[in-house]
Amino acid sequence: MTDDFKDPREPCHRDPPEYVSLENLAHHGVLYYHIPVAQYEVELNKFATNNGYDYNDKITISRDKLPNYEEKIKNFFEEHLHTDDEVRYIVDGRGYFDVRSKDDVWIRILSEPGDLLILPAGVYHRFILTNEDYIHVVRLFKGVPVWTPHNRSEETDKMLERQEYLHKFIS
Ligand code: KMT
Ligand code: NI
Repeated sequence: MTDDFKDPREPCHRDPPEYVSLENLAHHGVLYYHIPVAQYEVELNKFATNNGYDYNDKITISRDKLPNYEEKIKNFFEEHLHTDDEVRYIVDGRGYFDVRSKDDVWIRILSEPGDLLILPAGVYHRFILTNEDYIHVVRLFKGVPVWTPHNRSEETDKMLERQEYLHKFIS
């Protein structure tokens, strides 16, 4: 995506647009699958069981549905990492997950119904809704969920999960 954007809820393509393959994303540890929304539960459960994601819940992000909307939206769009994988299945609506590439540029991932996105622990990323202002997602987690974002800083660069991420995928 371009860094030179006016409205981050727009696609924010480069000029001319550049596209990133799923293979390239996988080299960053970012996995992207598709499970058709019609009767997705069985397939998503299989994925969860096979990969050890034993917790799930659903969250709707929109001005009407999310308590503390303004603050949460602002926090989602700050560059951050988590100490665990961020796993989201999009049931309805749309959003952009931006992830930092090996070269430290933003790769924008439009996430739409049926998309299953796995961002590994330690990857820098951010999230924003589109101008539709609505997404409904399933969140998957291993164990007791911790959603804490750690905003990028010299401290987060030194975190164990960041170092492990770099070791596994980048170096
Ligand atoms: C996060 O931590 O980046 C999020 O949970 C984003 C919102 S889930 C669509
Ligand atoms: Ni996050």
